[in-house]
Amino acid sequence: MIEIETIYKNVIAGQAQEVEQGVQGALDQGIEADVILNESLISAMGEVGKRFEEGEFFVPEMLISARAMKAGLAILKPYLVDSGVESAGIVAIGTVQGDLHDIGKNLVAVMLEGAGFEVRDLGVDVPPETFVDAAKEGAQVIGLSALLTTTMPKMEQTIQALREANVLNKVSVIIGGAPVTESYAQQIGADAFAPDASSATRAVRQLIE
Ligand code: B1M
Repeated sequence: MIEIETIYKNVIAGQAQEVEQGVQGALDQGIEADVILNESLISAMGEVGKRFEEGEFFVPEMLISARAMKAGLAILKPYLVDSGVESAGIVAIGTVQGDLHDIGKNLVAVMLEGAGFEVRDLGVDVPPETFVDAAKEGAQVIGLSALLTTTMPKMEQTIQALREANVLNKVSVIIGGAPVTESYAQQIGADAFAPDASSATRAVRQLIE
């Protein structure tokens, strides 16, 4: 019997192989993918962040936990298909310049793909001009992710670069990431904000419609 609690503990301990086995076992037992995602993988990363803040964990521990989380996410990926109405559209998504956090961005990309969008993943540490190029190359929505308060201003700079390149009339911009808020999105002129991957999918669908 696989326990959600065991997967949670193995993510914190950075045991990637055990996390893979645990996630597969939980799926085999019929536990819903979103329960596994939220109650073991995502909540474990929250605990990792808390331990980092408290000085109990350092960057290497965060890294091995992130690797374990990604191993679990890879098993879950095919199950994270949104059951909503399919809506085609092209979304370019990336983590803004200076920021290397990609787990949340990857999760948003997985959910968007599952919902029928073509996702162009620009990776991490993405400069504004790369987002501009993606807009010129046909993306209908640009997704910006930031996990650091110090890299949030890059979101505003990216929107400014899109404005200067005269492409804001043909793309919409959605932003997200742990420190980002709805009011920040309004302040910098983003079209939408989403606090998590499933609301990002709904918001992108609305932007394209
Ligand atoms: Co970093 N880190 N980190 N880190 N890290 C945080 C973000 C931090 C909050 C930890 C803490 O202090 N509690 C803190 C930021 C503090 C701040 O800015 N206020 C921090 C710090 C300080 C740092 C470094 C500066 C540490 C150092 O070197 N001294 C450094 C910066 C490196 C850099 O980016 N230049 C650093 C490095 C790292 C690692 C590389 C070790 C690793 C990242 C590995 C990787 O991503 N490949 C790491 C990790 C793992 C974390 C924590 C522990 C976990 C992040 C995560 O993956 N969460 C994090 C603490 C935390 O967030 N509690 C922390 C799980 C993920 C599913 O959630 O990314 O929030 P999240 O995504 C969610 C939503 O936010 C939303 O949907 C997702 C799914 O629901 N969302 C979107 C995200 N993007 C979206 C885009 C959208 C819509 C929704 O539209 C486009």
